[in-house]
Amino acid sequence: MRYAAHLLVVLLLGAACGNGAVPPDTADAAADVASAFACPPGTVATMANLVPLPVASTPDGGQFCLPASAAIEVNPPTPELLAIGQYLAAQLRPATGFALEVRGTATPQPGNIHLAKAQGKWALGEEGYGLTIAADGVTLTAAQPAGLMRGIQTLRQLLPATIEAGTPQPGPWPLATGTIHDQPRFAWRGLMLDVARHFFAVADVKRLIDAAAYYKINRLHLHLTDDQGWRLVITSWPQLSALGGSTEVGGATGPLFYSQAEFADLVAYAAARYITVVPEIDMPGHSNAALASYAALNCDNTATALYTGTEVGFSSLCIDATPTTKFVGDVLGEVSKLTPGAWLHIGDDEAKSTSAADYASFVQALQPMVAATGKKLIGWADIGHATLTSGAISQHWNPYDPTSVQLAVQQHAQALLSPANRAYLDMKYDADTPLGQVWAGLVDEQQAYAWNPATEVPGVGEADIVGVEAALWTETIVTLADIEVMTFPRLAGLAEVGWSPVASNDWAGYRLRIAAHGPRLSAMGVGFYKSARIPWE
Ligand code: IFG
Repeated sequence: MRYAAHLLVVLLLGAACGNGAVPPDTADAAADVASAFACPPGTVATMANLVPLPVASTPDGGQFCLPASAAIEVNPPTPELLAIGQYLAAQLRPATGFALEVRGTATPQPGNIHLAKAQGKWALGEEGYGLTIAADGVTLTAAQPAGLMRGIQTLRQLLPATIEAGTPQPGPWPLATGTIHDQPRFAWRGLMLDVARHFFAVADVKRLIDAAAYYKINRLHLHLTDDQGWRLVITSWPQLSALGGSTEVGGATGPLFYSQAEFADLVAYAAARYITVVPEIDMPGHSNAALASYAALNCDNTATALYTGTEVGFSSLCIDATPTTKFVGDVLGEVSKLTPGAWLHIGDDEAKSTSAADYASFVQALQPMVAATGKKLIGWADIGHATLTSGAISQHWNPYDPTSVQLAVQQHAQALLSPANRAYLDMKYDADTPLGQVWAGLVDEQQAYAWNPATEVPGVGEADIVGVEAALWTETIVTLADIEVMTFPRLAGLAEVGWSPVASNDWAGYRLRIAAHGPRLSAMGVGFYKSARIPWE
């Protein structure tokens, strides 16, 4: 009751000044302010269905109904915070039909949503936030803009599911009053999309970004190159996209790549949601698209044929060849300039056609080249078999190979956990799931949720782990609908594994919370897999 409290101070000051002139109806005024935003009898509002589960949420039994007059107040009104206010308004305007003016306001006014940068001591880190829902308004506070963005997702989830509709819906728009304090367990909650096996246009990737942001995902790893396709224009090596980006698995043809402007658009779209894009150039294996584009990259100086199948491990850049070194330097140079994020992913997985010695020398040579771009190196866990400079991230993926990430962590690299038997979204949910693969076993919603990264790999503990990342490989995934049915709801479970306290990881409770998200995802127009394991509402 922020405003009521303010009124109370006035009242007490008035009494203290002994002027006695306390208007008899002042106390009622506070009640009147709150009742101005009361909800109709029978309105239901709850904090019970948040995913990821916050660190602490304390409802106090009351309700606040967002009025049509509500404004989104921002303090301080910097361009960055005003943009976040506009993002929130854009989420709430379509379904409510409210104007939701965004304006700089220092002191919260009744009936509004107030976004504020925390002043002074802050204990909730980069992405933490405090959310107070009072009977007369909402206050969301964070030390960093990213924290406001994460808190906005929570605020969306506190409103009825129909808030996510793209067209006007009948109200009211109730919020359960109380407080939420929240911050992530791990700094990295990622989603990888393989756009090499099958290419996905900018519009599709943006819709995936929107849905991932809803679950506080903060990294988008784009697997841009592989045997079947090179998906980003490199101006100094134009054939990489012109030829290497002209086909995909299954043989479809076309300009199946991002121009540098389109890539920059995706990077900016993700950044506006405080999601960092991590581009992957997979080398020395998974490189047939490059080898088909430039003969000089092949040891026999003969370009390979384009490949539209789904085998792995048959390709390798010609290690130590002069053109290869120039190729790597030019590509890393251009990609790093397009990437405001701190990381370049250099792949390095399944280099089955590269000798162990060549592999080690290639990774060795790669590291200073990545460092020269000012970026930090991230690679699939296989890089653990080379000598790593500090600060590298090793992405664990093969549950049958714990050794690679253990070797990396022993060299003081950090670990990003994507165990395929938990986090590979191309694994089938059930034997009869039409799409996907089974090499790491079936991964249903519980398998993707009920695990603790800190105990997943012996010798890789909490302090070694930057976070978790779900990976959607697209050998069998062709459309956005295919992406969505394999990604949701499992991404929400993985997002909770990366965000919420380990003590709150409880399948019995989670399955009820995510069940309430069925109407939310439907209102967003996002497809999801409906199994009997979850009592979908
Ligand atoms: N492993 C390959 C991917 C993809 C995947 C499909 C990694 C790091 C199997 N490498 O996962 O290219 O084919 O599940």
